Amino acid sequence: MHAHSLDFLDLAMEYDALRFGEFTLKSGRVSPYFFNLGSIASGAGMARLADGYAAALEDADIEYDSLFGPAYKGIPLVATLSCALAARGRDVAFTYNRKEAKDHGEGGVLVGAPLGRRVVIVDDVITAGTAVREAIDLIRANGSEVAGLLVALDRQERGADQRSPIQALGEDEGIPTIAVATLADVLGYAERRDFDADIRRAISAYQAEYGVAP
Ligand code: OMP
Repeated sequence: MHAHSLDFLDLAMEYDALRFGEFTLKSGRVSPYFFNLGSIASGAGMARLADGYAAALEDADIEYDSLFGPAYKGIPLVATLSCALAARGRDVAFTYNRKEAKDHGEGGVLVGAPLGRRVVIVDDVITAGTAVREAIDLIRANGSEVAGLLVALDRQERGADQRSPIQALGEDEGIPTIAVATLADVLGYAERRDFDADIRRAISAYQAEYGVAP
């Protein structure tokens, strides 16, 4: 496991962002675990989270010109990630969107810097890929290219077909995905931190039912 994945999972546990129980996902699946990144809502926590994203993005070594954070959860993520990247020596412009277009003032749905030519989408969690699809369409409709997708957690679940939405994005559209941590990391972490055996079994059973082959 990458050091940034381990740090991120420690952070998630500290802020109660990683929870165990029964959660109905957007996809309708009932999951024994849930990540709520919104629980990491303090300056110190956010700085650590943003640094995890920055480390994962640097490690991935992809070419990009700017960042995009889809409303709402992507907005603080993209803003703090750009601060973390600046602290690491790279000043990157960022853009986010409104959910509703404004017809006065600055107008439009995009806010912040103009989109660069090659844009990295920054989001919280990817499951079936519905949320990300909208962001891809928005970026392309504005004449830019999607250089990659950066998320905190890739749940590594099957999407519309036997592949995960991330595998489909890579294979069908050449869009690479970078995750600070994956479901495989969550399982490795549960073992390393000696989690309750019932929790580990429940997550493994969920993975067997909905997960993709690694
Ligand atoms: P998809 O649009 O199916 O990829 O689901 C991703 C979205 O689901 C995220 O942006 C979250 O709003 C939400 N989600 C979580 O935040 N954490 C999870 O562990 C799982 C989900 C989810 O509903 O799948």
